[in-house]
Amino acid sequence: MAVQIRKLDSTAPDFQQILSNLLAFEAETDDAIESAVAKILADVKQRGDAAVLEYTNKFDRVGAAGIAAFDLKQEELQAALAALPEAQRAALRTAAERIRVFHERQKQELNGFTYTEADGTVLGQRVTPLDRVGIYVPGGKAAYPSSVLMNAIPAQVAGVKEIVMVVPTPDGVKNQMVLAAAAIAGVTRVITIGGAQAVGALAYGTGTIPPVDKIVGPGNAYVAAAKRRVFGTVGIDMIAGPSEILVLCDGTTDPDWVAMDLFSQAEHDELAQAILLCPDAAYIAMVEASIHKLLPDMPRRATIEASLGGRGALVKVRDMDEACAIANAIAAEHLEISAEHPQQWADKIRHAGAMFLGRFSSESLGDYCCGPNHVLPTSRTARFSSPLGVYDFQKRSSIINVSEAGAQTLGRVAAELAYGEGLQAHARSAELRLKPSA
Ligand code: HSO
Ligand code: ZN
Repeated sequence: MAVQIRKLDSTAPDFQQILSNLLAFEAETDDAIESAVAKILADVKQRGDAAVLEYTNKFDRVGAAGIAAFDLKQEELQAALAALPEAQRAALRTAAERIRVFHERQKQELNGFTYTEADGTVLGQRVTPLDRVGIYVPGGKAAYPSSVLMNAIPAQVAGVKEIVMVVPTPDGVKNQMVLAAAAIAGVTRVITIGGAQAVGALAYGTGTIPPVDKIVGPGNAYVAAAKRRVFGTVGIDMIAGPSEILVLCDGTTDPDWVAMDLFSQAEHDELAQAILLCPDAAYIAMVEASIHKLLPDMPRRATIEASLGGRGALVKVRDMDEACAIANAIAAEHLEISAEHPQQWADKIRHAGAMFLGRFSSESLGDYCCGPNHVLPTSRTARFSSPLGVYDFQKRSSIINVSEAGAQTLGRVAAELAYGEGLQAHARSAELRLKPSA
């Protein structure tokens, strides 16, 4: 059975409506999940280790005698790294090194500053790392070693002292490549727990698990619900939606390359979104032919079919300018500009999680080893948010050092405003520092 991928034309009267229906994605909010998660979190908060042990034994079918069994020794991580096939270990190392170099650059851009005013008052901003962060790594089919690198390395580069990773091991099966990635990325501690109970343990702390300041990393609907609930007690990163790829093509790239790039994100998830925008109808037909030709050989064919057939589209646009305008409206997680002169189109793009310029920049290279982060804003949130980065593991403090002379001028301004707000203590506090005027 051939995949049915929707073909659209931007000149059709109902195009905007169809496009916005395609883009709409509501994260599932299920009352049953919400109440189960609320109960688990409350239980973990109250009973700590005992609750985490019970839930983990039950949900992951592991039958551990105590929570210490989940707390892996560094030697076990190092052993996993040593036991990997050489080619895999080398690839992980290369990827990690490149991710580190990129994020070191990012850190240089994020220094604090100070400046001194004429009267000696010093003002500034200091950047400090978070003390301790938690990284959630899913078990099951989305247990990606590359995501361990992408989450842990920016934290390390930021200067976070303690990186606690949690990863469920259903039926006690540990993903050796995930453990090896943790060793390479410098994760401080790996605890083999998952689900809402792991999020609760990281947020509140238990006897064994230290409370963290922020929890990052993707997870299933239970994990997402738990992260939302603990937000405020700890920081969280964005709640990731299904993966998305938008390819803008001028019709000069090998259509097989474009088809496979669409597959590469479609294979993540039935709900993933892969869209092609191209001004050339004949070229679109070639990409469609490539899709039909290449699909039967894909091991994840069923997922790709569901995703391309569900939220995917091949769109004939008027020209590349219109493609850029549509791309800005879509604000895709990944945007490939597969064109002869990509820069001229890239200059017109304002909203995209990551942009891949030119036909050699396949999105898959970015997923693993170019260096920039692969944790990116999904579901149109690239309109207002950014890739995961060093800045997510830092915070800023303002520095204020007012000179005696500065207190005279600023004190009058502050007092005026404070009286206006009806706040006497504020006004008096400023005025006490004023010298009696001569
Ligand atoms: N493309 C995914 C990340 C990933 N790809 C991990 C392969 N492994 C994020 O959208
Ligand atoms: Zn991917």
